[in-house]
Amino acid sequence: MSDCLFCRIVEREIPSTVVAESEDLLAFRDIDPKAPTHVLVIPKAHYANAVELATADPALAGNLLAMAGQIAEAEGVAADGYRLLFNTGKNGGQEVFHVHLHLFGGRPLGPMLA
Ligand code: DGP
Repeated sequence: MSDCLFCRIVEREIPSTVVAESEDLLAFRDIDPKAPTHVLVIPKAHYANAVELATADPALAGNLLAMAGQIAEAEGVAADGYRLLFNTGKNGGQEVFHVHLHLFGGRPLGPMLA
């Protein structure tokens, strides 16, 4: 989808700081980090949200979670814990409608909802 920001990041039309990549997945640093580690993990194929991804390709959804775990280890945040988050839809705070898993770590994150 040429009008999708994250499809354009996958295509390298927009630069990003890539931290991990596989045939089907890309992980890159969030442009506006909310924690010392703030990485977005996405499928290269376009799905609007996490449920759409998991419904269409459960194995890919699982691989996406597994990659997030590997990144948490590589970033050194796994031992102290971290947060994985899918914002879903407008009321869920989703702004980019290409599914992305937020990985936050490196500081205490506090309660889920402020
Ligand atoms: P969400 O609100 O869940 O849709 O989060 C979208 C995230 O995408 C937000 O934390 C900021 C990030 N983001 C937006 N534009 C860019 C960009 O061009 N590059 C990178 N690396 N991240 C972006």
